[in-house]
Amino acid sequence: MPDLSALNTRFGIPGRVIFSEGPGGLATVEVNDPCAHALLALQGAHLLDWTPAGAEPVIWLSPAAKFARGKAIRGGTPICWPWFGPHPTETTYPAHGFARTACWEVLSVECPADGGTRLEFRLIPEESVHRWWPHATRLEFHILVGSELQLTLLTKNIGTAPVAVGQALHTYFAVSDVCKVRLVGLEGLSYLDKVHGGSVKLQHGPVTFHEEIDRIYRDSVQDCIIVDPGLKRRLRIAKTGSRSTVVWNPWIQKSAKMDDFVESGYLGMVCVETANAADDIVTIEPGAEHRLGVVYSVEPFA
Ligand code: TA6
Repeated sequence: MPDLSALNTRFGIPGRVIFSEGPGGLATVEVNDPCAHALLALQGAHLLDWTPAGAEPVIWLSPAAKFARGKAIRGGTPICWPWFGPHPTETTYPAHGFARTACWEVLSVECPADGGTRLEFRLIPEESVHRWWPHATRLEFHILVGSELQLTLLTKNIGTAPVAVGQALHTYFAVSDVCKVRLVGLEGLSYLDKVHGGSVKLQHGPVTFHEEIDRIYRDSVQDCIIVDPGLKRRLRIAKTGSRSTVVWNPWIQKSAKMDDFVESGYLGMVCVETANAADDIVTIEPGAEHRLGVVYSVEPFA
C-alpha cells in the first residue's frame, strides 16, 4: 500500500483530489472535478468510474468485481499492455499483459486553466516482470477528467532495439440494456470473429447484441458511438494512435463461468476497446514513443 498521507500531501487537492484506501485495501484516488466524478485504483492505474455532472455513470464496474493485490478488476478501464489477449507465443504469460495488475505511481496532478483535472501515472518498473518483458520501456497513463474524459497511454522506447507493443484501453461501458443498444462507426469494416475461430467477417450496419461477441475490427479509425435509447444518450468514442477496435460482450454462458459477473450482469455492459491488436501491433523505434489516445463524451439522444 503506498503512503496515502504522503500522496495527499504531495498531490492531493482538498475536496477535489483525494487518495484513500479503497475496496480490498487497494489505494484509490477520487476526483471531484466540477464537471465530473472519477475514481481510479493505483493498481493498474485502473479507472473505476467516470460520471459527468448530472449524468448517469458512463463506466461499468461489475457488482461482483474482486479487489485484491495482483488480481484483474472486472469493469472500468483495464490497461492491457504490452500485449493484447494471450501472449503471441508464450501460453503461460498473463492474458492482456501485466500493466493492469501492476503498481503505478503518481507523477503529477494539476487543474489546467482551461478546465478539468489532469492526473499522470507511471508504471513502476519491477524486476519480477523482466521474464515476461525484458525490453527497456517507460509506460505512462494520462487522464483528464472533465465533461469529457481523455485517456492517453504513452509508451516510450528507452532501449536500443525496436519493441513491438499490443495494447488496449479495455473500457467497460454502462448501458441500459445491451439488447437495445447499437454501436455505430464500424459499418463496412472487416473483423476477426474470436467467437468463431478468428474467421474474417464483414460488418453490415451497426453492431447489435444478441449473443456472445468478441471481435477485433480492423482499420477502425473513425469515432464509434454507443446509441442507448434506454439511457437517452450517445457515448462517443474518439481515438488516436489506434487502427483496431475490440468489441466484447460475454453473454450468458461465458459470464456465468466468471466469478466476477453477477447473473444477468452482461446485460448492463459492453466493452468497446481502443486497441492496437491483431495486425495493428505497433513497433516503436529506439528513442521514439507511441500514444494510444481516446476521448469519451456523452451526447444527447437524437
Ligand atoms: O477484449 C476481449 C477479451 O480479450 C475477451 O476475449 C475476453 O475474454 C476479455 O477480453 C476479458 O478478458 P479477461 O482476461 O479480463 O477475463
